[in-house]
Amino acid sequence: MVLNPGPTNERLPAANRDGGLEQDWAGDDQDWWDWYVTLAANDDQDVEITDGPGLPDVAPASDEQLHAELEEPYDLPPGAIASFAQDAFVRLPAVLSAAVVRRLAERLEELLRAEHGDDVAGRFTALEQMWLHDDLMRAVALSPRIGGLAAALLGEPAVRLYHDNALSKESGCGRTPWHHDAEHFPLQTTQAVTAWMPMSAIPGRMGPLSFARGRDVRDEVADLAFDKVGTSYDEAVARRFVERDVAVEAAPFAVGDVSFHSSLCFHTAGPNRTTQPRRALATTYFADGARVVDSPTLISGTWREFLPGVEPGGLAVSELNPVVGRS
Ligand SMILES: O=C(O)CCC(=O)C(=O)O
Ligand SMILES: [Fe+2]
Repeated sequence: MVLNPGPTNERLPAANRDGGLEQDWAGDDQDWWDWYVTLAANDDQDVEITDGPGLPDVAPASDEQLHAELEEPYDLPPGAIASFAQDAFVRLPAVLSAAVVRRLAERLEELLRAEHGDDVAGRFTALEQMWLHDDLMRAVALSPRIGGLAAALLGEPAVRLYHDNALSKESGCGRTPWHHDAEHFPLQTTQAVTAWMPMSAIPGRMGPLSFARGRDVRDEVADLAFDKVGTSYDEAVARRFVERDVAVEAAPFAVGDVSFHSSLCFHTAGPNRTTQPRRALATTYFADGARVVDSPTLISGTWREFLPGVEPGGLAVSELNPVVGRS
């Protein structure tokens, strides 16, 4: 991928302003997200903010219910593996019960508030590696149900955890730029998948994750230059998809729906034009046996935190990458 030269982006750490993409990210994970959302084009026409759907209107699950549900295998509907293989993403209903979503959403609210406080309007606030210090988040990241789905969809005998994430698109925050995650994960394999688990219903105005359909879509945009300071790459990808009739699915999520997108899947998310933060837990798994690329880039963000002790070219295994799912 080539790099567009351009003006300074004040969200880029000073150490990353010069040079190309092949350098380590110099900030933390939150700095990365604060920079990354500046690369999305936004049309400022519709600024009306409406109420969000609220959290699921049920009692939160108990510890026992939550653990039992996340341990139990999920029966994939017929055709799900084939449609994931073809489309590079799949949306599955009722992977989580409303009670489990409620419990996780309440815990996530506490964790986000503790880290980022209340003054977050308009931002994209993130947390990662929650599983290392929170028991409920550990049950999600190490869930045999979610990891098992990841292994089954990828057709891998075993998958390892790359990292967990909380993705909170706060009220008024704009779009997430078009991208595919193979760029973000410094792995030599594209056998990697992210489970995106909304923490409420997500109507269209709240910025549901949206997917370009097809595992070969990246060939359509492979010639476009990444822009580390402005929105030109995001705009060029959007334009290309229109020109080439690439179908984009931007449906709302119901409570308990979970999507799985491959690292080959191009995806974006709309702005959050509701009063409620648009929150999801996103956990990424990759095929056991994968290696780290020889030259990670700044788009790989804080990858060394997720693969401690692993060097470029090395086997992607550390104490933070347990095998979670088997199929
Ligand atoms: O939550 C978002 O808006 C983006 C998430 C994303 O890109 C991902 O989970 O791979
Ligand atoms: Fe992504």
